[in-house]
Amino acid sequence: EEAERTFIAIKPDGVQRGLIADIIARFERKGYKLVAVKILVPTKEFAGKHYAEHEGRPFFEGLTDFLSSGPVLAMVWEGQGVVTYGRKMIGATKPLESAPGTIRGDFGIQVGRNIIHGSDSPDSAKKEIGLWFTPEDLVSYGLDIHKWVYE
Ligand code: DAT
Ligand code: MG
Repeated sequence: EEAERTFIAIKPDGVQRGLIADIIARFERKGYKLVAVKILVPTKEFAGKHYAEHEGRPFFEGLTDFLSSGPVLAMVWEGQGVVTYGRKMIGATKPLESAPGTIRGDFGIQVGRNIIHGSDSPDSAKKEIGLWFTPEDLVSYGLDIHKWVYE
């Protein structure tokens, strides 16, 4: 059976605010495994591909301008339940509706500066991982701590 993976990206606001280490630490301490990571400034066209499902919405221009405005930290995380639980760790789309203890709840205020992206389903995860990474970018390795995380 295939390992479950999700695509997580720290948006330009999260990078500029120095939240990279905190966010990576949350996923790492949960027990998830980092299998790919890179930092890049996406083009506006690429940002539009990433957010293609929102094309035509009033916030689409602002959203794709913002995502392409500076460095983004793109990652693939692996582990049981990582798509759904990753979204729980991220919190609701609007930071003021995100629970305290979530990434958006702890660090954000406005929806257009909500720090982080996470795939919303296994299907979107596959699509987004394929858009941001090549198969060779995904590193396959064992973690000895997994016997203390999984039974
Ligand atoms: P999420 O990022 O939680 O998956 P989404 O897919 O509905 O949320 O929207 C993608 C991004 O678009 C979201 O992180 C911030 C922006 N966005 C969503 N709804 C918005 C709105 N009503 N006004 C401004 N920006 C919005
Ligand atoms: Mg979404």
